[in-house]
Amino acid sequence: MPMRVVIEQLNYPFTRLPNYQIVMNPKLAQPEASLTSKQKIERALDFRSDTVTRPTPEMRRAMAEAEVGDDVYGEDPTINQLEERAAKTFGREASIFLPSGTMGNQIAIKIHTHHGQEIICEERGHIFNYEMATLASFSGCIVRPIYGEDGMLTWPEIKKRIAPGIYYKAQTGLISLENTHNMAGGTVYSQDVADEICDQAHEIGLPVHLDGARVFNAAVALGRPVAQVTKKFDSVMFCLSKGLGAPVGSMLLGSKAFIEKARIYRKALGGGMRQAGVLAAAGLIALEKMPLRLKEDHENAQILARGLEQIPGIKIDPRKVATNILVFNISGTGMNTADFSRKLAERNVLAAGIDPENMRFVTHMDVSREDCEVALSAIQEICRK
Ligand code: TLP
Repeated sequence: MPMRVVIEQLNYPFTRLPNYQIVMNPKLAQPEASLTSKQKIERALDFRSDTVTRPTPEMRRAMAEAEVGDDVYGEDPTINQLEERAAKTFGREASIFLPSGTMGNQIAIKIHTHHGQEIICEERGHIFNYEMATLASFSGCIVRPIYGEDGMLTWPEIKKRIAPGIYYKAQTGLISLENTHNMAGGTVYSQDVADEICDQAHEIGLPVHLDGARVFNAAVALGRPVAQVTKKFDSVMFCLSKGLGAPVGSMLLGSKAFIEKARIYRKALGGGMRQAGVLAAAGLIALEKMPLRLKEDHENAQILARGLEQIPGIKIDPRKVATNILVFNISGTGMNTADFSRKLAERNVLAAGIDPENMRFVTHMDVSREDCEVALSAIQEICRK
């Protein structure tokens, strides 16, 4: 396979439009590419996502020592422990360990809906834009997308878009919210707005799912426990493998009956992972210890936001940066995001565009405050040229 193709595939999902591809993945950079030395590659400051975090030494030790069994038989003690702890942390009856957040969202959608229904979500939502239309192919649904300021939906806006109960119209089967909202810049639902959506939806018999890939970031920003932030949702998915630093894994939470169904669909999708206690061992540390340090990522995002605000041609409002994700407009710099990313990569800073005009930076445990300052200097430099 030609190198360019390999690189483009690895950069998914930020490379869909041929003109905006980030063609340099430093891990695979060819000798003539501008990132030449191994040391330089290893020092790359990677702001592309919090998915790039590597397991901590403590996680690696726990993984090596994990007690395991066959999870398809329900016999992996470490997975069982993780599922119990997650359910307890969120005040739920049950939870299930899954290989990915995508699988968690899609299983929840499958359980809540019927073929031929509509799902209401914000138009930049992950389930709509980055899950390969699985809600259509697997659950037979379509999305009724709604624009929300900063990615946030409100009950009055949702209410207008719920299908009337007429037999010849597709019926609304589910509302799905995303908290924090990734592509809107890590924004956070206020507790009241999210609670109102759930209460009103329940009044008319509609379930509400939470794509809480980064719900611990939301909880830290709100200063509330995750159990409270997520209490009114019918189902909740959260990821262990983003800001919490585990190498693999997400959890789906809900009632006992809901999780029993989820177990069937996980197996049907090929997600019965046997001795995956080696992964759950890292997940337990992610769940118990890592939320405590997310505040640091939010502070670093603020440092970046305040620095970016000062750079001519860049548009960002630091007051809107509530967690660890920054989305900022670079159209005033005269560069598109492919050029911007390439020039940054030449300076050892990795980040990606979400479209031709908007860059995304994500802070996480593998980038320090100093790294953010170095990244800011690199951005200042490329914007001067
Ligand atoms: N997000 C990834 C990319 O897919 C965009 C990232 O780098 O941020 N929900 C939300 C809100 C997410 O941000 C993601 C991943 C998922 C679900 C899916 O999780 P995984 O990657 O575990 O399937």
